[in-house]
Amino acid sequence: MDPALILPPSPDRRWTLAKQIGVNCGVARFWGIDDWWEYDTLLRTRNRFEDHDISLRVVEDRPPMTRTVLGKEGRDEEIATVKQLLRNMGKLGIDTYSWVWTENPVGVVRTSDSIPDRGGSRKSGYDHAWDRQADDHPEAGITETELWENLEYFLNEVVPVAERAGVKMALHPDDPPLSPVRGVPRLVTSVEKYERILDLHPSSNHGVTFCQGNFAAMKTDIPSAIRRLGDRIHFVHFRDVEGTAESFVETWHDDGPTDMRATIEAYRDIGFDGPIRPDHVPRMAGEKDRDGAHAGYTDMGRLFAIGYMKGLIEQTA
Ligand SMILES: [Mn+2]
Repeated sequence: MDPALILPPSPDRRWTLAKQIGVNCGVARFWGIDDWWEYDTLLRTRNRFEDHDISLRVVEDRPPMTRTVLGKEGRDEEIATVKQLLRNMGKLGIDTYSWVWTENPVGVVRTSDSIPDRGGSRKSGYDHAWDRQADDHPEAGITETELWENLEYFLNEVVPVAERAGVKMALHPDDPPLSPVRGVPRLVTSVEKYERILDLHPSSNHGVTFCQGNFAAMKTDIPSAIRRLGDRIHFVHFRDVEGTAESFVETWHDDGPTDMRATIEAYRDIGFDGPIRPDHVPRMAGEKDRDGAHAGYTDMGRLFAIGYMKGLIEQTA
């Protein structure tokens, strides 16, 4: 397992902190950069990481795919961009593509970003009762059947390209794993749904981003879910939540209901050797969220999470 951090595409304090705590694996998100899937942009980003002794292994961002998800006119142009991204990643040796399906167009939903926890730290959470009274999304009319058809169409187009490029696609759950959200059905919400999605196009290049917090919210037994999905897991988000998909808080890594050591043991059992990164963390003293819509990416909690993860990885070796 390769401890990793999500990092911006250009160096800042976060790159330095990563190196200082011994993290050499980068996960890129391209905040504010247009057409980042093009060869030249990806190439310079990959080499910038390399020049700072960080290997860029994961792209965790997605070109626009709203028409693809909704099955609308123009989806083939969107899909062509995803294929271009996969081919470019293959040429540059960036081996893992973490993506979402029905989570868009609605996006990650949290209803609180400052729930008090120990020592005045602040964590995020979700309560479906609040979200239920929000207005429906403009695309609320789409049915689950249509979404399944559109997903199958997309996979049949892109998975062969990922195979030829040697890139592992890793589908992230819909967060929270509930359906519908704002009137839009969501597909990636349980282990059973994952199995159905993986069976739509059986290929080792079509796998899973195992975001533990979502599986905790699904109320599934996490070590057995890891063993069930097995070698189709290509990337891990290490986090925990307390509660259910309808109502949860995102806990400290050492303070949630999941036996985190047992999850690391399960990754070892399946032979998982890929990148594992901490996901959402509580906000600590003196920290401000970078962006209210993405609570959970502050620095200090991530340092704590990496230390905790590294301890477990060492202990279970
Ligand atoms: Mn995640």
